[in-house]
Amino acid sequence: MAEQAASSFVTYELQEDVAHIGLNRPEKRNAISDAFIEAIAGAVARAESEAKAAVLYGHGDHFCAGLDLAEHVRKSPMEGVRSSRRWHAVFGGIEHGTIPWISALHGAVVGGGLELAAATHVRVAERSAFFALPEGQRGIFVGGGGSVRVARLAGAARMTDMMLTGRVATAEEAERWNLVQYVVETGTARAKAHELAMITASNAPISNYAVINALPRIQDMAKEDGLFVESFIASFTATSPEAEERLRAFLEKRAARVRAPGALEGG
Ligand code: 1HE
Repeated sequence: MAEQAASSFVTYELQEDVAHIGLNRPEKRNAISDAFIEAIAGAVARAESEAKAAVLYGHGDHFCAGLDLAEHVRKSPMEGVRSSRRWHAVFGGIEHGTIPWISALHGAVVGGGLELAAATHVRVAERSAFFALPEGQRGIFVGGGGSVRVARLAGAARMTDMMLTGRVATAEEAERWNLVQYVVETGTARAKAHELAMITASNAPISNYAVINALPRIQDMAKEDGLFVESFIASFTATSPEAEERLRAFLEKRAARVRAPGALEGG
């Protein structure tokens, strides 16, 4: 059977200012092979160049079944290292790029699929979604950044439990564990992710950049170092031309107020 062309592993469409990137290997539950990771890299680069935010979702019944185990089983130790480092580079391009990424999760969010979701900035899960790290059962370890990102989201204790026992979390549990930020009805995650992406796309790009790049780095700093860096970023963003116009708009009552959930604007 012919190899699937790398470009067909993902679908790409631009909706308004939001790039929608669909993992597109449903017959293998969107398991990620070497060619697939390159297709994701290409889509990330394209989104960075033309979109203000991006939505990542899976075609078929699942978000992503993680690493392509059939391909991995044939790798030498050094090939395994190179492939893991490539995942790190591509997922790092999502996490530390210039635009916010929202993932829309349904079905299996498993192994490397959870690692990929953890590299996005906001995660929306459908009630059907389930989360697992079956690496222990497969005799392997996480290699797509999970020991750093999933452990920082859920905590090392949760991740250790998931990896040692193969525990499968529901969407509600994943929300309690801080793996996802929104739980929505089945069939609606992509629409919710788009709605959130549109909101982020209307922010000042420099603020988005600061949020997605500074927050995770400051988390890794000592307290005083974090406060020091925060002041510089705060001053840099607040003195940008975009900020000046947005602050003026608020003072001149041209900008939306912050309202309690459910309250009407202007009320
Ligand atoms: C795969 C993969 C895969 C499915 N690599 N081929 N990930 C896992 O350990 C998860 C393994 N997958 C599953 O547990 C299940 O497939 C699912 C829960 C995701 C979906 O179940 P289901 O019943 O809908 O599908 P299925 O019948 O199990 O799979 C359909 C096909 O996809 C089948 O191939 P076919 O040729 O027999 O049709 C499966 O073999 C194939 N398939 N998942 C390869 N992962 C950077 S390090 C990251 C480390 C990890 O990610 S470890 C976790 C790996």
